[in-house]
Amino acid sequence: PRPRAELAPGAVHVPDWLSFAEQRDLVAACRGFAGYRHTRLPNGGVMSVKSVCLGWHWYPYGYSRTTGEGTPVLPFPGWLGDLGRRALADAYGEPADGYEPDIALVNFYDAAAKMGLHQDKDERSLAPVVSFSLGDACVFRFGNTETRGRPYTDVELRSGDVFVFGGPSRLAYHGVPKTLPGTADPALGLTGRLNITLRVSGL
Ligand code: MD3
Ligand code: FE
Repeated sequence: PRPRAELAPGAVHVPDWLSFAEQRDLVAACRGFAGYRHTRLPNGGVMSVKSVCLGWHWYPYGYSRTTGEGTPVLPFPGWLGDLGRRALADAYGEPADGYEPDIALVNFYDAAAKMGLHQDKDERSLAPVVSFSLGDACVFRFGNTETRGRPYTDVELRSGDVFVFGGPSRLAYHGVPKTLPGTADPALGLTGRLNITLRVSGL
């Protein structure tokens, strides 16, 4: 079994936190969200993941109340906040009653998608980020707060894993160098990988 691990202060990996039924229900919920898109970057690049954001619309580098395409921003569901509080409490071993995420960023990775090393600095709050992984496993790269380069640690994230990034780890560089296609449980009915991050906008 893979043990709970604190990679750095505030960065806690809880393997297999979601039950299979919870994973299946989350996959179904994510399937129902309309508006997945490849985000266009200011430098002209396009992200290989497809994303949809609930509660607020994420764009590089900020959050808005509108998508810019006339499509509504989907509401942040109360049940997702509850799940995030439970995950945070289990990861940190203390109550998370005051944790009120208002953003869920859902990323879909096909077999070729990846995410370069970056910091998440678009939120005005430095409250923890809670991440749920579903479907194919991936190599997750967790770096340092100083530079985009080494030192970093590679961790495999699998379906059902929770990862919390708070405290000094909230501004650490991180990314997904690759997914591991074909590793998802076929019973999940998901080809590819989904990641949900819960965040506090501070807006
Ligand atoms: C560490 N997503 O959407 S989740 C992102 O798997 C993002 O889709 C990756 O990085 C994914 O911005 C990684 C894990 C994660 C999320 C937020 C973090 C790690 C983090 C914020 C600070 C430090
Ligand atoms: Fe990120």
